[in-house]
Amino acid sequence: LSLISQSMLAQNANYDEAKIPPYTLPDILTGVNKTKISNAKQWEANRPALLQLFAENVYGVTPTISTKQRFKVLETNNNALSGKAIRKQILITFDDYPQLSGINLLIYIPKHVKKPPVFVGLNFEGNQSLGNDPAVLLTQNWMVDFQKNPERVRDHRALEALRGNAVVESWPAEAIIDKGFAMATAYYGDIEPDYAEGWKIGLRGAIGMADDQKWSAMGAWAWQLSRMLDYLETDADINSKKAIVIGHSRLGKAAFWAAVQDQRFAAFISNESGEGGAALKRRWYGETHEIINKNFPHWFSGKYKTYSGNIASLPFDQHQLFALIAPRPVYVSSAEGDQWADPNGEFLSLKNAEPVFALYGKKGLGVDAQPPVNTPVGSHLRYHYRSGKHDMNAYDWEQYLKFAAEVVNK
Ligand code: GTR
Repeated sequence: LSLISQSMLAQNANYDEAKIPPYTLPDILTGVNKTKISNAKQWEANRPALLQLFAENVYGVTPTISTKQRFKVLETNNNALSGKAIRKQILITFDDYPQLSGINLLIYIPKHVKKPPVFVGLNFEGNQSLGNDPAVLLTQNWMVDFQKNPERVRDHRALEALRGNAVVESWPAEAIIDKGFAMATAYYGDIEPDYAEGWKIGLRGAIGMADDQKWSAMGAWAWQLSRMLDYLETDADINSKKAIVIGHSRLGKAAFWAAVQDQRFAAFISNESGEGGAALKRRWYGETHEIINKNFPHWFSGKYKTYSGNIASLPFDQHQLFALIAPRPVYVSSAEGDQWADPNGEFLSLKNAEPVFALYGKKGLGVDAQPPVNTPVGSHLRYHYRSGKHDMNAYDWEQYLKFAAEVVNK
């Protein structure tokens, strides 16, 4: 296809597998310096250059931000969730950036397990939105009005009624606790509000970035996840060596980038992260990079926008981003009602990362094509395609808890 017709295609979403123009993925076992990779050592020698390519072209290069961090215990309770859990609310602040409100971490730890592994992730509408625990602090930060319900969010601020009302059934605290895992979550707007100019009052503005095109909101949110892990490393009640970073949709994209950059995360779970996350960029299906950059100009770096109409010239694709997580375990999930995220493109992306996991002796998904709905496949690398809509729901968590028990905590 000519560049012009490619760019015309990419401005619209296609939902017909048969209409996807042929594409070739960059060879995952060829290094950035064009040499062949045949063992884990060579892969690791190549890893920093590949990571740098992703940073420069998509997510922005993470700046060095050196500031003293403080962890303040705002609240703790040893009888949370019907007495089954310890609840902690921790405020992380940065001495050099007092204009930032800080990260409000909500943590639940099961009482029946000593030093449990922990799920770490961001949430869309504040910690208070995830359950009906009245002691959870209401977020004061700017938020997208996802639900358009003036009783819950007014002037982009959460009201008391936005308690236990998450748009997505994202964090089933009791189910997580019952299986012997801890969870730690924070509102993504704590570090940067999610709108085009949000960077000015968020982390990027605070550190003095003159424009928003070099780094990205995705980069800032990934940075937030690493700061949450910094705290968890200091908490003796948690096994921070077994921290599973997880995210849904845009927060799945952020979690992906966090897992790649920060090897302290022991595993990664992508819940319908789609374009800019799990999905292959070269497939013309669902959301494209043209569409995402137009709708969310702040999510990725300026350089990413220059590939409009010419995505094939991008020197990598998302299968290589999965490879950057190797040998750590990865779970990818898609939903039938979420064709926008390109479910098959998410599957194929993880599938095409297998050769790098194999360098470490890690098995692949065990299937060649996307499995039918509600049929999880694989072990160390896992995938499911469930029925239902774009969401992170009870079915997803049931699988993630199994994965965490069988693979991460074995
Ligand atoms: C959509 C966006 C997706 C996904 C989603 C979400 O509007 O196009 O890439 O991130 O938002 O975060 O729910």
